[in-house]
Amino acid sequence: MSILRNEIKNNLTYLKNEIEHIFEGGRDTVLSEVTVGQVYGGMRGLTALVCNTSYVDPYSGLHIGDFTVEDLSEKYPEEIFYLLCTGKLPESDFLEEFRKEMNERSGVPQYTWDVLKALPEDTHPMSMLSLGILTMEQESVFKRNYLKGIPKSDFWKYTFEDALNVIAKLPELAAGIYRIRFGDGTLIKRDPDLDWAGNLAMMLGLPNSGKELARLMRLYLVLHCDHEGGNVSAFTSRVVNSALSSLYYAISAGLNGLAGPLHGLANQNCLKFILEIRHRFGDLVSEEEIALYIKETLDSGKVIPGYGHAVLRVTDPRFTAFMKFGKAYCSENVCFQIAEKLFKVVPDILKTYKGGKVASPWPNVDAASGALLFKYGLNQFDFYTVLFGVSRILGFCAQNILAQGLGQPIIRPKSVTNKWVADQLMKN
Ligand code: AMX
Repeated sequence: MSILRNEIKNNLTYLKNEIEHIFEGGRDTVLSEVTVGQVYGGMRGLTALVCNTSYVDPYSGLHIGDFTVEDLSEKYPEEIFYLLCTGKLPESDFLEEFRKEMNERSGVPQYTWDVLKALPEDTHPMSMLSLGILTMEQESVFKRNYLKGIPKSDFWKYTFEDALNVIAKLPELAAGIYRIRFGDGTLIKRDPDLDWAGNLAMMLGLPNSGKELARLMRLYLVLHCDHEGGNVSAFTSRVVNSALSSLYYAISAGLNGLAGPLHGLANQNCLKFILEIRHRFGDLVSEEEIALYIKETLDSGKVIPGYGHAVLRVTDPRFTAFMKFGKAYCSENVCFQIAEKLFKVVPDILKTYKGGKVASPWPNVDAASGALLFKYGLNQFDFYTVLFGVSRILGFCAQNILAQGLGQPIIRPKSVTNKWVADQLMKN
């Protein structure tokens, strides 16, 4: 991985120069002001973080380096990891080098399987993924070397080692969780000739696992990899790592945030929602029946899974990429067709719901992906967030490697009490 390591070093030099330049231009320049509403409202719209791996534009969606989702949807997740860390796409021989590196670093320890197999049968697979990674924390190269004493400027190199070790084990870990939780518990051996996503798809042991599932897995793992720095999981992971807790702790913590229904769990809720519609109205459900179901759902106080976003204000380009895949490979599939009908119906209803309060009535990344996975035999909804997590770990790793390399300090915003806020209002 010397090419990637050197390119990260170059990227860090570039970013450090940029920061120096920015500081020369005015360290005290005000970038964002905070209102009382924002302090009580999840800090939405408050610009208070820097993340150089990716950027989400409200109107054009995710950008990684200079690339949009449309530019990247045919790439491999391994290439996206390189891009997240370096700002550039790799040369063509990188995939082969990365495959070899992953083979050398693969192998989930037996004690991890022992812990996962000892859990109650109804443990959520996200808990298993988070815990599986936590069990391996004592293997952290960063932690071992930090205890020996290393210069701050080298922290990122050891964090990078941890990242490669975790990423190499993820396909086996995730597929093993699937087989323990939903199969007979036997683990399928990885194929050293397969790519990262292809191996994960194969090791699940699904009857439908073939080239198309591997292709979908690649797309899935590319599209979920990163979404700038302020989302619950990425921010959590960064905060934890900023205390110099190892990447294992940071990844596990980020995954715990991703497991929530307003974040990664929406993924599984979307397919559940589609299947409920199918169950109630049948395969040939009409748009009118879907509209009725949406209204009933909203009237009962629930949200429509897969719609809305904290930052995006258009249809998520990642949703568009999944729809393109669906049209190419699954246009006859009933669940995919229901996802298409939902797209025709939901935005217009959400636009006027709660007096137009829904900031984005458009679909997000989760609205179609479950229907596609279901088509290929992945019918265990609880597993979907695990796939989201496997992909998002690439982003957690890249964000933490860069932040360490830039010497970013521990994150510690100031909190205040109601009384303090009320006193400020009195003063004004
Ligand atoms: N269905 C119904 N109501 C919705 C809605 C939806 N899909 N999206 C937003 N709203 C409501 C909110 O609940 C909120 O109502 P409240 O003020 O009475 O509580 C109001 O609209 C304003 O919310 P917002 O500013 O538009 O959204 P937000 O930034 O607070 O939340 C999100 C964003 C994604 C949590 C929200 O849109 C949602 O709950 N969507 C459904 C769940 C989902 O798809 N999550 C996946 C997000 C992407 C991901 O991380 N995978």
